[in-house]
Amino acid sequence: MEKTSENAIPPAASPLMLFGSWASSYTHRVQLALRLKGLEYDYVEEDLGNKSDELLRHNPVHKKVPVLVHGGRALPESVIILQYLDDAWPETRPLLPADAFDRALARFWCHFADDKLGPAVGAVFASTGEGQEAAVRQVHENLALIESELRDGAFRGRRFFGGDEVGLLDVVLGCGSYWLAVFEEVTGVRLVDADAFPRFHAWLRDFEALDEVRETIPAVDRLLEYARGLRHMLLGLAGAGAGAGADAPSTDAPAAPPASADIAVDI
Ligand SMILES: N[C@@H](CCC(=O)N[C@@H](CS)C(=O)NCC(=O)O)C(=O)O
Repeated sequence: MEKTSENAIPPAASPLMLFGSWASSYTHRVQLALRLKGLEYDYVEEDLGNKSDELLRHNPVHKKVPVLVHGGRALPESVIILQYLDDAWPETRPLLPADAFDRALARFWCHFADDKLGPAVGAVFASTGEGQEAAVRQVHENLALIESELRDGAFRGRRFFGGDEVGLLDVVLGCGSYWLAVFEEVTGVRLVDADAFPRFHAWLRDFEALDEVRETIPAVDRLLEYARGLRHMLLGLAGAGAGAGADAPSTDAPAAPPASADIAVDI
């Protein structure tokens, strides 16, 4: 996050570089946005178990991917990166609507995806038994809120949250929602019932069918293999009384044994 000499906005033509991780849905958000906007970039795959000095230098605060480097200046945090891409390339496939209130609303629901829905889905994945049942209820409560917005709220009658085309919220919500089916397969728990959440279900089907999305999301077999290994590890950690972020099993371990549903899964 170092400054350049003048700290000027890099000209849009400056090279773009993305530090990411192949299974990271946060990375996929940025890759999808870059693809939608037709922007070329160099990609650096990070080993999250052995992060590069460059990544740590670019993101000393969170030490996470994705990080976008534009004209030598680094920007972490996927949603902030997406908004930056939209600010720097406003003409090509805008991700945010023009109306100020609609822009704020899209940002609100992005926070909801990251602060409420995502952690609830992660908790289902990282737990069993009663902890998992409670987490499933949370997922369903959160999906019901989105379903209601699609049915008769802010996004009523829309194919995508962005309207006829995908926007910021589609990218944020969508590049996490493909994990729902993977998690369902690995845990055996049904999360997205088409009867209970018909609009969300239809939205996800349409989102996943887009060429740009299909080109961005890794093959389902690969995701399944990764998710099976991750769940095995997380349940082992929970059983052993240690909790951690999925990518850094040892660093965040609390002193007391957590309920397994408390383990954060950042994927
Ligand atoms: N809020 C961040 C989350 C990024 C995140 O959790 N990245 C994970 C990979 S999906 C990571 O880098 N984990 C490494 C770590 O936790 O040490 C964003 O939206 O970019």
